[in-house]
Amino acid sequence: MDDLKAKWLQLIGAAGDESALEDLRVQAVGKKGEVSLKMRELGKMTPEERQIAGPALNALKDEINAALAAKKAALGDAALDERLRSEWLDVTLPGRTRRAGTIHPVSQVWEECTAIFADMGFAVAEGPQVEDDWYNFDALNIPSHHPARAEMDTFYMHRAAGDNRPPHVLRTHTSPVQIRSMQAEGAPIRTISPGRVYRADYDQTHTPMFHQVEGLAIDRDISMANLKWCLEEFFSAYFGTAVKTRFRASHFPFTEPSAEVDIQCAWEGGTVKVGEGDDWLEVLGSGMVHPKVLQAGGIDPAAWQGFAFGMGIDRIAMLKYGIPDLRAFFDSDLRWLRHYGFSALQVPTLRGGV
Ligand code: 2NM
Repeated sequence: MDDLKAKWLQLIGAAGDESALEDLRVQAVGKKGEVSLKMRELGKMTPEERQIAGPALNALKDEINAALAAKKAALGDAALDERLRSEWLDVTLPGRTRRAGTIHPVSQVWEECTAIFADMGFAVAEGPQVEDDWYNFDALNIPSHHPARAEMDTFYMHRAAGDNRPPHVLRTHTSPVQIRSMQAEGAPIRTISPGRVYRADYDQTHTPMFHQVEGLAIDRDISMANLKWCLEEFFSAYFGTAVKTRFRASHFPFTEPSAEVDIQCAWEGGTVKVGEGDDWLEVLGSGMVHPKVLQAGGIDPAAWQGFAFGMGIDRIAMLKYGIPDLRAFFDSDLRWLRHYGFSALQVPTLRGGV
């Protein structure tokens, strides 16, 4: 009896975890455990022997059960101590901040222009940046040997040797999108096309990729007067102050008559203020869409007429937000982006503010 007791108490004391302890319980005092089997042998004993062995076995069983309970409590305490030691958390530490990115001024102004023209009833259309030369040139009344093709500094796509089809080009303006819109929807139509355009030109004021928004309004009796109202409405909304415009006669192959448009401004200490003073700043080209261009768009020029215009998004972004250097737009300099960028929550509004 003493050997049994010593053996089980030693094993219980050495158990490493609760499942080892449970195994020991089954082996010692479970139905077929060692102590239980000994109890079954009581039946074969004489009454005298049983009177001694019975209480002794019961006492042994009680002692083993008590040792199991004590060990179980000790293991539970140790497990809790270990969790308390390893799982603590200092809720007073400062949080780890993660810097949010910013909206690029070009994206911001793109959205501002879109919001203002959409409010005036213009739909927004986008199209391919790699264009057929027909859409980029011919449809816009710029035939193959027209000097305007050479002047455009066009990027031409590669053609395999022996492939004599005219090469595709990186679009030099977003007008091809407007030809596609005319073909798809016919007249009447009011649409703007913001997008990336490409010209092989790089200096202080030119980058080989830049952004344009062009506008188009075709109906039965649209005139230059409607164009002037529309642009003054746009610039006043965009700059958040009444802006006068000045039209100067010009020439584009795709419009007749054509006009360059200046906005009213004042020069103050080397910076320009739009909507004040009596200086002028050129910001836009425009005109009445040429009959041949309407025809290319599938619209009958005897029945319909309208205006079109094009301006540089990058340029009007510089003007509104006082950004001095165009080339910095595309440097991806994080300090520049944080300085000139917009919060994702600064949603463009219809009246100039941000
Ligand atoms: C400009 C100047 C004048 C223009 C023309 C068209 C089209 F496709 F409808 F004919 N869209 N934009 C246009 C007219 C663009 O950019 C300086």
